[in-house]
Amino acid sequence: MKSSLSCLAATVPTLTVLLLQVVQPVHGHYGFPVLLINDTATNWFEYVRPVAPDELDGMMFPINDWAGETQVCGINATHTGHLTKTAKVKAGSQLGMRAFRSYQREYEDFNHPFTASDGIWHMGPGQIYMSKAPGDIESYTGDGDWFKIAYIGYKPDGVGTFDWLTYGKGEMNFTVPKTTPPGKYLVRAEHLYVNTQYNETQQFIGCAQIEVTGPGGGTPGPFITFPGGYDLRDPGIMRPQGQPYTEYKPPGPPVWQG
Ligand SMILES: *[C@@H]1O[C@H](CO)[C@@H](O)[C@H](O)[C@H]1NC(C)=O
Ligand SMILES: *[C@@H]1O[C@H](CO)[C@@H](O)[C@H](O)[C@H]1NC(C)=O
Ligand SMILES: *[C@@H]1O[C@H](CO)[C@@H](O)[C@H](O)[C@H]1NC(C)=O
Ligand SMILES: *[C@@H]1O[C@H](CO)[C@@H](O)[C@H](O)[C@H]1NC(C)=O
Ligand SMILES: [Cu+2]
Repeated sequence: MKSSLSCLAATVPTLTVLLLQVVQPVHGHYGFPVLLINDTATNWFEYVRPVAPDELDGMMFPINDWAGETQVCGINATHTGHLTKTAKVKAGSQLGMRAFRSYQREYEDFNHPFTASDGIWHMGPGQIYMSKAPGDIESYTGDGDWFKIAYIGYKPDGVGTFDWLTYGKGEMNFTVPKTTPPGKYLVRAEHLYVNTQYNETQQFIGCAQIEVTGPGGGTPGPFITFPGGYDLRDPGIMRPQGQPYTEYKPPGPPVWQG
């Protein structure tokens, strides 16, 4: 499987993880099936759009597609909005998207509890985008405009390959900007396993459905569209060989502060 060796090499935080990966055909990949809201973890795909298994019956494997539907919210997740709920969120509150390791359905329980081998185990940045549904959120395919609300990058005082702020963390937390206009939104969590080779960077993606309440007043932007919003040669995706990590700049627009 593509990049499974580099995934293994990059994913050896504990012997347990390594053993799990050898015993089961599972790599250090992950997805974001769980939304944290009001400091509480919700259930798998309760507020996150379910993704379909890939051709190997695996769930939450990396997205290597930079131009197709799967880049928006994961495999088949532009169509699964009616299978999940929409979380009411006050603008200004903190949310999180929790990462679980990928698995193959025949080996593991769906909705398994968070364990040490779950979480984010690749080196790279996380970003969160939002896109307002023009009509009902359930049938919104995410083909509108997206603005970025969070970037979680490299430690400012980092020294090595592993000093990404998300590395080894269970989730990516972020704040819904205080002046976000009320309405229903897709929230797209993206984590990148950044590589220096062309088209070797991996994407891990999940989309939650939320309804923002609050006074609004802000004007979100600048925007990007998915799929296809990223250039595969963007230095945030194809990291220049030898570039110090501290100089890394992510792909996409700047963060909208609200
Ligand atoms: C994210 O927020 C939750 C509380 O909602 C907290 O328990 C957790 O430690 C935070 N995670 C990170 C990586 O900061
Ligand atoms: C994709 O989602 C639709 C709508 O929920 C569903 O009918 C279809 O079976 C799904 N496809 C796959 C491959 O899971
Ligand atoms: C990138 O690689 C994937 C396979 O991992 C392939 O499906 C896709 O077409 C490639 N994209 C480009 C633009 O080369
Ligand atoms: C989170 O808490 C707020 C009140 O602070 C409430 O309005 C909202 O319904 C809660 N959301 C969920 C999904 O529990
Ligand atoms: Cu991986």
